[in-house]
Amino acid sequence: IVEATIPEPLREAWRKYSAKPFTQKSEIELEFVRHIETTLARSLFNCDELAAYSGIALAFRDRLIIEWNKTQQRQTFADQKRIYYLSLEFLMGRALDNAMLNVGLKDVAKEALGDLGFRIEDVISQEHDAALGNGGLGRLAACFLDSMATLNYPAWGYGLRYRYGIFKQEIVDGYQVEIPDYWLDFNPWEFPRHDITVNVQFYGTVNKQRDTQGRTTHIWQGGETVQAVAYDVPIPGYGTPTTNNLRLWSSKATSGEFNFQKFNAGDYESAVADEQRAETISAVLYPNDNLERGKELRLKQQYFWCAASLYDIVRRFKKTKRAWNEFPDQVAIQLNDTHPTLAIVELQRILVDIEVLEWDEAWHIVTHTFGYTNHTVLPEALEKWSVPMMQNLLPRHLQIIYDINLFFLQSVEKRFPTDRDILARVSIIEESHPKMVRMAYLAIIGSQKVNGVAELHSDLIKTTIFKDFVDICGPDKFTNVTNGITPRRWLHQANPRLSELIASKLGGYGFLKDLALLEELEDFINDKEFRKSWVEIKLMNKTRLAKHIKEATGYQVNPNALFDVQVKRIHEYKRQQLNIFGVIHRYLAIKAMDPKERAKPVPRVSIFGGKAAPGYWMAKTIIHLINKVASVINNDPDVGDLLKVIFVADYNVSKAEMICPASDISEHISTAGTEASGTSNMKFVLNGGLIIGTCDGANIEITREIGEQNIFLFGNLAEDVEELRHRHYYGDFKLDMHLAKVFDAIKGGMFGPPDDFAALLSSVESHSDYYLVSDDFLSYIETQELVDEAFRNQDEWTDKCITSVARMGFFSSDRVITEYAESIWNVEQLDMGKENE
Ligand code: F58
Repeated sequence: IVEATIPEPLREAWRKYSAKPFTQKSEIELEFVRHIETTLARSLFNCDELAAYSGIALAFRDRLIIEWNKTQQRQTFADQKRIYYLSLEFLMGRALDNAMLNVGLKDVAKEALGDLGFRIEDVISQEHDAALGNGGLGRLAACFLDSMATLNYPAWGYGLRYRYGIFKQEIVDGYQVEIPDYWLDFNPWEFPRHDITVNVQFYGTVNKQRDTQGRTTHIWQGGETVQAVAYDVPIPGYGTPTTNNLRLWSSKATSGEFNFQKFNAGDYESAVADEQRAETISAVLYPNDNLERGKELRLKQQYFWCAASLYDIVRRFKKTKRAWNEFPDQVAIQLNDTHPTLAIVELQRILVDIEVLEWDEAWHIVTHTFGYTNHTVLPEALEKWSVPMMQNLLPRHLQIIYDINLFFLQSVEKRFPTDRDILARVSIIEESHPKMVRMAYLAIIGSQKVNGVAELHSDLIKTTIFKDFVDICGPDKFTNVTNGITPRRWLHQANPRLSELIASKLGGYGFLKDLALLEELEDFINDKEFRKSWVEIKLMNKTRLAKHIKEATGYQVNPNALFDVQVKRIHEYKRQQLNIFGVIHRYLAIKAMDPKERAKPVPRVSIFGGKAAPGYWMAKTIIHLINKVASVINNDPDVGDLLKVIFVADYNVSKAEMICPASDISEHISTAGTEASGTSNMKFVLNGGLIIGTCDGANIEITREIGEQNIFLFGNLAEDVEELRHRHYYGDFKLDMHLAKVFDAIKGGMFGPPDDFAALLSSVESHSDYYLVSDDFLSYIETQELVDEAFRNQDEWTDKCITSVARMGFFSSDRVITEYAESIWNVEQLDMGKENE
């Protein structure tokens, strides 16, 4: 804003007083104490760990915001194309540790805190996770923000500022109980921008009018208006001053809406009710993972967020005074799944209804601006919205969708005049009762590129759910960008000791910015000292997890046992049931052994963690079974250390940071063809653990990179799944004999009332075993025996782990972002000049 600029002659004074980045311990201490004493009004007599966290967090966030400001200025001056990443979920986790590490000052902060009476680990653990996401999709968005900042891309994230993030999970009597996650009590990482607001309209009617040039225009009138308020979260890059922005929208009643008329007329309650109704929009994150339920409030959330974000993006573009046809040269918008698909319609509406562009010109702009990432082929997760609901909530948008569809179907009809069914198959509108808007089709038609998130998945979408669109739009529209993870959080932050060991061998931390450098680790595979440290670090990480398990569950586990981990959302397709059935099989085998034989098996700790969607009854049953099995096995004196079963409650990002480095083997055992990519598989291998998994998602590419001798693959292939399901459906199904024994034990009441688990067993036995648990069971338990064998030879095991880590470079989210930037967004990194060399 030009008028608010300080005149040149006075800027010197500003520059003199403007805060500088921390360079030494005393500066951190000064700011820490200042914040404790003034911002928080505490003193050295009442500074607990939470206050210490607040003090140090405020000290660092002050520095971040200065870099944030400079970054925004640099990006404005550079005037380049920007990336806008639209995601309903950003699963950020904790920010303090990340902020300290990114500016390279964690060690200094540690000393500073030490001087003032605190242990840095205790202070860091005071922070509440920012849990604005369900699982992989939300965490991917967070990793992408980290990489975009680190690589100096001008990029903004846009999301919703939920008052309640994903619920907290408690386990009571073996059952999941959900507790609301009110996380905003104290959040030093966000900056409210009460001056940046957008009014968003819902409901109402559309009227046609003729303008002065005789054109028909559409006026959307009436209905209700809700205000979006921006909250900005700085996203620091690693080892660069670039600090990008994540803008989260919060809903509130428009200023007129807290209705003074109603208020003055004595109708105070209804005035407050309006206010609360508006705030409801950004109140909660929907807790479903891979399931869409079609609730109106969810659609409201989506439009609210798309409308506010697009308004903001368009406003920024308009400041550059460019012609509209340059919009796609300045703006790349990536849709994280179909949740932001309404942004396509909204941009068309802005261009046609408000900026009065011709339909075709507008549509050309729209279709050169968006990219769409698909994350699932599961039919129940593909978004559809009922036409009557959309008609009511967004009447103008529905008209535009109909027009987009009409023009699209006309072009299809011209090109495929003999295919009689194709129009019904590819129509955005499904002719059901009620009619439904197929959001994925709309996203494909409105985007310039569509990508899957791992090779197999990208092939599957082309040959199954989007097959017709490949024929219509051509194969070039569809591409693959295999997922990745940020090595900053998932190695350096989560496993500082391993990161340090690697740095000591590779001559510094360069690998954190260029993960392919890890390959040099293979040169040290016979270095005795190195191997010794490697093994010690794994044991330390396991000991730390064992300590947490003891505190959280009361169970004592042996850190020398094989730690077998499956942590992720609980879902039938991810097959935690296969895992727990395997555990029961192992238990029965131990029980059946002659006591003298019992010294032989490799001791194992089976660790589970993950949340079930609150309404997903089968997933909750699986959690219940795991906990019941745990209480039987863990208290059986015949078993002792040979087998322990642990359910870690409330799995989240910060727990993942503790668990990933402590695993020997992790399980990625989805039915082939169902897990789009998976990203925790990458986190576990990068932390020196091996994988047991199916030929699914990114497991396949992990195998290609690390070598098949370093991974334990089992089970049927994706290409055989359809035929197997078909056979089951027509009665060709026989329960695996080993699984039958497991089922007998459950039915005999070994783990409590068998009725509790009847539905779970019958989903396998008598409901066609959709997820092929029985088909894969033998292969699974045999492969687990191979895991035992391999673990017995600790030297070879260590070889496998080191080799695997060395070959994980491909899975850095920096590689992923570079691919998106080059092949989809056509965006360049900002030139940081000398200061960043
Ligand atoms: C996940 N999807 C995929 N969806 O399941 C996983 O394979 C992939 O690695 C990851 O995306 C990143 O690409 C996922 O997490 C959700 O949580 C949605 C939340 C909103 C409702 C629909 C599911």
